[in-house]
Amino acid sequence: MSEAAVTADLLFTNVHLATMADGYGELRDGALAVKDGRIAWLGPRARAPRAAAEHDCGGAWMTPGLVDCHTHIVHGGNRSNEWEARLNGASYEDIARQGGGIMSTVRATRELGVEALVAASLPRVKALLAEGVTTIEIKSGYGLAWAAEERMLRAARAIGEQLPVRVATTFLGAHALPPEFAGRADDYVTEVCERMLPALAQQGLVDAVDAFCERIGFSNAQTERVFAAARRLGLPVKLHAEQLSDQGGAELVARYKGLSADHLEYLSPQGVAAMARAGTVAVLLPGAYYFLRETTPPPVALLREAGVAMAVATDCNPGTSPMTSILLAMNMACTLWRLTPQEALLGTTLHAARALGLHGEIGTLEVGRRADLALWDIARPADLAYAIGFNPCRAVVKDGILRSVGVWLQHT
Ligand code: DI6
Ligand code: FE
Repeated sequence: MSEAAVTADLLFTNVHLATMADGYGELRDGALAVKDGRIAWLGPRARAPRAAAEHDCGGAWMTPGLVDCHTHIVHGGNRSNEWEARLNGASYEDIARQGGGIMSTVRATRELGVEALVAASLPRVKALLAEGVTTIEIKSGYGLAWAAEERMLRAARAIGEQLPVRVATTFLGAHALPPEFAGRADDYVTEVCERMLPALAQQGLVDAVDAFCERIGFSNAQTERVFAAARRLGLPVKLHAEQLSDQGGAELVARYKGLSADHLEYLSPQGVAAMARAGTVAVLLPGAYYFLRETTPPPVALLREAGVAMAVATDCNPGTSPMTSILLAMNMACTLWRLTPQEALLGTTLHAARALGLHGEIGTLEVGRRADLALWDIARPADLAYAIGFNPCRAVVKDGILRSVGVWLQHT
């Protein structure tokens, strides 16, 4: 398209672009034009096309809207009481015996209808959006029964309708064994594969399928049954893999050409190689590592060497990562695991989009991509991972519509 032929809806000027299409893809003193909710043009200001309206960014930086590609943000209750009890000396086993842990969140979530789930989750989602997030993945997995899983996924979709955020849903029915199936894990997996997943997918509630492959979760063989069911329905898969031990989950999800393997603290060299061959993204979750005071880091150097794309996400959940800051997740990935600031930002833009199968749509500033953008008062892109507990986000643009962060947070 020649530049003269474009008459854009909105032109951003006086802005430095980090396109994230090739490293940071820095373009200083640039401009970016939006038409029909998509990026229509970007380049040097002097060659900008005509537009119906213009927005002077005052020398701010613009990145793609950030993508939090792994969250359990829809849930009832929280577990600060258990956390406090643990810090006062109670053991994890004590708490589990008293019905605590993940099952306390399952009980709290099962009690809530769709509207109440949305209301409980909105403050957490808004905290992310205030930091320039325009896409969130939301998992089910605290219902563990058909109707409760459906309510979680409907709440996730409703959040995408009520706030300026793109929501990708993931069915995580195989997250934990519900009490109704105690001692019958294989029967629960049958319920997940033959009843829950097909019905929820048929309602359009499932964009991807996940499982918790772990000694305290589901076995490799049970996980494979879930993947086979997803494949029959044409749904992409991802996996909580190698978080607490090496179960060969990364190799399994790679065999199913999975979008991502997530956590990965105990990932083996074979797992790295399998992910590299399959193009499966490594989703790194430093919040859970920090909160659990883990000491085995994921093999970042091996992943880098093998050319595995690394994403970074919050894992926002009440048990192991009560975290609603994507910028802090980026800082932790750098500080705890030695990602570079550029890798951290690629991890919440391009590679996070890949982990959701959305990289043709979002995650970079390129002509034709959705105009999901974030504007930052920073000196250079590394500032986004550098600061701790500081939010330099000035505004976000979702589908071409500009929103000042302070203003819309007060009014939604
Ligand atoms: N891994 C985790 O860290 C969370 N789920 C998972 O599969 C824990 C979820 C919780 O404790 O509520
Ligand atoms: Fe998780």
